Amino acid sequence: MPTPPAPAPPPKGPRPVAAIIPAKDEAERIAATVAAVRAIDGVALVVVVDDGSADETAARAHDAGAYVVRHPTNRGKSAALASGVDFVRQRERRGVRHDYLFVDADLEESAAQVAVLIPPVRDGAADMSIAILPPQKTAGGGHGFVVRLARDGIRELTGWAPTQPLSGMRALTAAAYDAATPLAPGWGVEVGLSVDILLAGLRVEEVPCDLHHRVTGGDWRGQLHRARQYRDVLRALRARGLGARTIGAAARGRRP
Ligand SMILES: Nc1nc2c(ncn2[C@@H]2O[C@H](COP(=O)(O)OP(=O)(O)O)[C@@H](O)[C@H]2O)c(=O)[nH]1
Ligand SMILES: [Mg+2]
Repeated sequence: MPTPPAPAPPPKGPRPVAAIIPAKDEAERIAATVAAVRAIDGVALVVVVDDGSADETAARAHDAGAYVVRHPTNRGKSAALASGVDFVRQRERRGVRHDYLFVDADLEESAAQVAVLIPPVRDGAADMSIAILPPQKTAGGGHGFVVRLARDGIRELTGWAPTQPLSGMRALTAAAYDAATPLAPGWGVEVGLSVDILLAGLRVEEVPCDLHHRVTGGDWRGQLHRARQYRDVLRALRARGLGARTIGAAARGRRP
């Protein structure tokens, strides 16, 4: 009997990194963000998930060298990240697994700085690294409320109090991603990732990162964004078992 061919050996060297950029109506910023991320050492591919944009986001992302996955209608940030990961996995050949780098679309040139998130995960010091941003040039409108709820909720569930619980820039292994699936819906995705990955016994690390993004303001759009964020963060925390006591205390601005 002929011997079957030996399976291909796993590739040598560090795992390749797949960058995934969720984007909604980011035509003005996406090309600069894609270019900055493509230039990062270790990034093998960049996937932009265009979540029902009404502008030229998809075309600009494609022209800048990204793979583009399109949602015909808006499905939210969490679904966009999941679509990006699915796309990467479909392209993986046997033996190759990517690490993921989640990057917001509105960082432009400063997105190059997310490079610092890769080494901790690549070298095994952490299963997920999260960027901590410096104070932004324009102050945000009423962000503190949602941040406090997210931080207190994560601390209550895991014992760890993140500095910036809603930061979207993260590097993580495929195993860490799997520990957090199905992802918490909508804007709850970051909180869900942190809680699920920690409760799976994996390690999470915050890394200072010199990033600059468009800060959501205090106008009605900003208020709407905050309200949706609050709703989704609350859902993610409740779905993971957070009790009414912590939720009430966070809403009043106090520690439980
Ligand atoms: N998939 C998806 N991404 C979105 C949506 N709205 C905003 N984003 C992206 O999510 C990231 C963070 O959004 P942003 O408005 O900057 O929120 P902020 O940083 O919390 O103020 C950016 O990359 C946006 O393009 C949406 O409805 N769906
Ligand atoms: Mg932003």
